[in-house]
Amino acid sequence: MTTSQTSDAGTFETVNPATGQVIGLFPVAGPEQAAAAVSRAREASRWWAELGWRERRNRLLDWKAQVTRQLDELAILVHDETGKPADDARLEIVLAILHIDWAARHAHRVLGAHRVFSGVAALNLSATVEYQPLGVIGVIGPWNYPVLTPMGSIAYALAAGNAVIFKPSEFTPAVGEWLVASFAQTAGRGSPQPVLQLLTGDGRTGAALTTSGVDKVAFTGSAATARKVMAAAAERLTPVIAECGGKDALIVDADADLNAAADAAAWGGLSNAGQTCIGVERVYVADPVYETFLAKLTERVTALRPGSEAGASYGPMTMPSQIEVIRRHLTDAVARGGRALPSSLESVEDAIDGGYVRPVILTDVPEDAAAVREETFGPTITVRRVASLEEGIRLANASAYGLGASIFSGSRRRAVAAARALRTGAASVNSVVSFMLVPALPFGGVGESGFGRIHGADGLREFARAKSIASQWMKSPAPVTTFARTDKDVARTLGLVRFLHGRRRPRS
Ligand code: TXE
Repeated sequence: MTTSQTSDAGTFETVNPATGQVIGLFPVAGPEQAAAAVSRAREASRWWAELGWRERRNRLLDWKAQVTRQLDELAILVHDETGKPADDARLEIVLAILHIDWAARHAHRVLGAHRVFSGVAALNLSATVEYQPLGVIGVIGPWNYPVLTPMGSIAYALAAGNAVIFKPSEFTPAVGEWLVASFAQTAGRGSPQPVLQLLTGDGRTGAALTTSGVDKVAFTGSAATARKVMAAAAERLTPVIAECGGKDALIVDADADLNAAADAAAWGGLSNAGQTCIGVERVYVADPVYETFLAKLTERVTALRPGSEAGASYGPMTMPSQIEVIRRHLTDAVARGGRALPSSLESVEDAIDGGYVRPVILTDVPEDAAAVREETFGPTITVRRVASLEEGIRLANASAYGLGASIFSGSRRRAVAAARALRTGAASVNSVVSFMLVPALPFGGVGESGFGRIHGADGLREFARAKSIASQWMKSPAPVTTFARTDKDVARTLGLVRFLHGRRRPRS
């Protein structure tokens, strides 16, 4: 069974990964379609930018209201295309709604013109900075959170005044189509200007969009594909944001609330079948509480049931090829002395059931095994005993990835210090993935997890260019940027600089 197939006719089908039912047929757009979309978007971006902050805000809020009213309809589509439980789809959409709202309401404050102090040596100048839209943004989306993840770029790029061309994953084009149609109906208000366009297809379409003349590419997917996107974008010096995968760690301190930590590890690691870039993949537990924590986690994990029926804990693997990655990681871990829990699992194959993977906890796995080093993106987690919180931090940081992390500790001060010491873009303290619940917090990675930030004020600035304006409101008392300057003008300027900057600071 495949969930996405390309036909000779330049079209592809999406298929429900739980039932095998065909959901829709979509065109595979190539370079010509990508170029045509960019040329339409150019004009639309000018129209959209000229609407101004207030009008764009109102239109985006109208879109948000429509998505909220039709949340159930969209959730069913997400459920059908990804296989995730409908309530998980609903919660994903709720987060996307919060982002449209935040971006719409804060764009003017963050990006609008504001004065900055011009400095004592330039008091004759009034200085302002403002953030102007880049123009046309290409958003290349993934399938695991087909609403939330691309919305982290789409809503912020639109709020900043750009037009957007959205290439959803080939596994979730119907969700992409729904979002684009709903934007046109509400924010577009019947205007023929295609401010948000859809471009469907697979990697070839993503590649065509990357080199089509867009002003920035916002990519979410694997680090391997991010490298291809960057290489292709380099041809036109097109800037790129790369939101790639992760290998997030959860660290349990000796005085942590073990019930809360076990809940968080189970949910963070196994919800959405582990197909979450900020999913928990590694757990490091302080020695004194290791056995108790492991028992609590095993109890919770044993109760989980993958399936497509209502009440299932999580659904099938959305992308069938992921099962091979999971099989390889499990087989390698067990071959290298790892133990798989729950103990009812007699072999790796017991964990794999058609398109579903049962939850697996791996213990005693060496740190250089694939299950610890590479992104598994499945419902499996490794658990390892560590001597202290500090050792947990050291092992967590010994990863090429650096997206998110969680720390559970009885001391919030210790936990926050640990959060700072982790080489990741974000961290949750005594909670898991909680930084995702705050739209004002920027989101993005380090190393193989990518670069650039979506969400929050940084996310708005990613889709804008800073424009600096210095405006002279009175003549300089000592003009130096003129051939008419006198020795006295230069001396006066140097005197001021020596007075302001040349004195020794008293030792404090
Ligand atoms: O990713 P790809 P896939 C990780 C996860 C998963 C692995 C592969 O580990 O197992 O990546 O997933 C488009 N130029 N994540 O195959 O290939 C493609 O059409 C431009 C983590 O889905 O990176 C899709 O829209 N675009 C991640 C998007 O890139 C190209 C979410 C992602 O596809 C392209 C998803 C090209 N040459 C997977 N080739 C996360 N950060 O959450 C493909 N694409």
